[in-house]
Amino acid sequence: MDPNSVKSIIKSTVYLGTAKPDFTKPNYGMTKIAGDTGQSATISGLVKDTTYYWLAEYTDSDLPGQTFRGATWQFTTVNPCVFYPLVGDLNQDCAVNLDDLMILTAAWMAPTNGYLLDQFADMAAHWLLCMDPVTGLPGPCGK
Ligand SMILES: [Ca+2]
Repeated sequence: MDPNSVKSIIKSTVYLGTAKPDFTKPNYGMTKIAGDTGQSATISGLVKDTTYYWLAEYTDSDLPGQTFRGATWQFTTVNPCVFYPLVGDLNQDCAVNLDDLMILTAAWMAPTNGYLLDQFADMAAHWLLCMDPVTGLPGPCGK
């Protein structure tokens, strides 16, 4: 509803994409994720470590045939494995496995940035744990 006119109806459409909008393309080259008169949109399937661009366009029943476009906004999803890594997940891929053990053994007791027995014990205690990239919770790998 338009706060300036109780009779007019404002409708909005929200577009989302991983590239900046291309104003020469239909839907700006983006995906239409919400439309009509709702005041929120739920987005699923976002990919970690990815920048998304979004914009909204509006129509006003008092101004038929006209579309108004808002500014382009952006946000970047985080990689939970980097921000909240599992203990022992040395390559930050959300799993404590052989790849991490290879990294640890390659730098075993190195004078700088080397790994010692306590890091090996931490890794062993978290062996084959994986982080769910959506919930950020650890659990057995493969589930
Ligand atoms: Ca890992």
